[in-house]
Amino acid sequence: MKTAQLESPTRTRKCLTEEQIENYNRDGFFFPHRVISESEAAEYRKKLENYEAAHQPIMKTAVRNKPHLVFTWINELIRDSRILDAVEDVLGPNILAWGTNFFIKEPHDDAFISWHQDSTYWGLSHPDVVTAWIALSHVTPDNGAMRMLPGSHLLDQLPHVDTFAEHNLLTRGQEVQVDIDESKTVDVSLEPGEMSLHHVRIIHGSNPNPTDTRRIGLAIRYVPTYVSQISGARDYATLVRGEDTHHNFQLEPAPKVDFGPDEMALHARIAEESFQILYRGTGREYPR
Ligand SMILES: O=C(O)CCC(=O)C(=O)O
Repeated sequence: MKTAQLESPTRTRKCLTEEQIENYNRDGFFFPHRVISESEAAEYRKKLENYEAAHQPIMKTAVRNKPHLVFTWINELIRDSRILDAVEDVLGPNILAWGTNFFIKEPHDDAFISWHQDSTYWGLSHPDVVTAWIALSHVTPDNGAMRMLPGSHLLDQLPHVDTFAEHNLLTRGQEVQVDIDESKTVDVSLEPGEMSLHHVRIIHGSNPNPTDTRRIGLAIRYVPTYVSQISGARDYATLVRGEDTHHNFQLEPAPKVDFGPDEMALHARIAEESFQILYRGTGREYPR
C-alpha cells in the first residue's frame, strides 16, 4: 500500500506551516516543535521520577507501555492541543492515540534501538500513523538521540530479522534488512518540552547513552480513526480529537486516579492483548 502524502493542502492548518508539512512528507519526520514549556516538561519529569522513586524504574515495569491508561498526567498529555494541532495537520481531524511508550536511557546505559520501521509488527491497516516523541530531558546525539534515514518512509514495508538482543529496547530486537548509510542519517536533538513527529515507515534507531545524563522520551502513536487492526486480535485506542465513526478499536477510558485498581486491571488486560499482536508468530507467552 502506498504511504500517504497526508492531508489536502486546501484544508486549514492548525499550526504547522506548508513548509513544515512538506518537510514531513519529503523526509518522513519533522523536528523540533515545542509543545510544552521547559518548566512543564520538568514538572512531568518530576511526576515520573516520583513514581519511580516509590516503585521502580518505569522501563522495568509493564506500564512502560500504554502508561496513559494508568497515569492521569500522561492521559492529559496525549490530549494536549499543542501536540494534537500538529498531529491534526498531518493526519486530519479525527484522531486516536493508539499507543504510548517510554523510551528512557539511563546514564551509562547499554540500551539501544536497532534500525527498524515501526510498522513491521503493529498489524495496522494503513501506514498513516504518526509518532509524537516528546522529550522530557535534553536529548542529544551524545546521550542516544533518535537517528532517522530521510525519505525511507517512502519505501514499502521492508523485511526485518528478530534478534531479541539483550539491550535492544524493541519488543523483538527487530532489525531492518538493508544496509544503512550512516552518513545520510539525521540526529533528532531535542530540548525538554520539544517533540519530533515521525512516520510509521521511517527507518530509525538510536545508540546507547554513555553520558552522565538521563535521556527521557515519551512516544505517542496517533492514527486517524479509519485505521484498523488487521492481525485478527482485538485492539484498543483512546479517542483524543474529533469523532470516531469507524469503531475499529475498543475505546479506552481515561484513568480517574493514578494506579487505581480498575486502572491497573484495564492496563493488564490491554497489555496482554497487545502482546498477542506484537509477538505473534514467535511462540512467546505473555509473562505472568
Ligand atoms: O527512543 C528511541 O530511541 C527510539 C524510539 C522509537 O523507535 C520510536 O519511538 O518509534
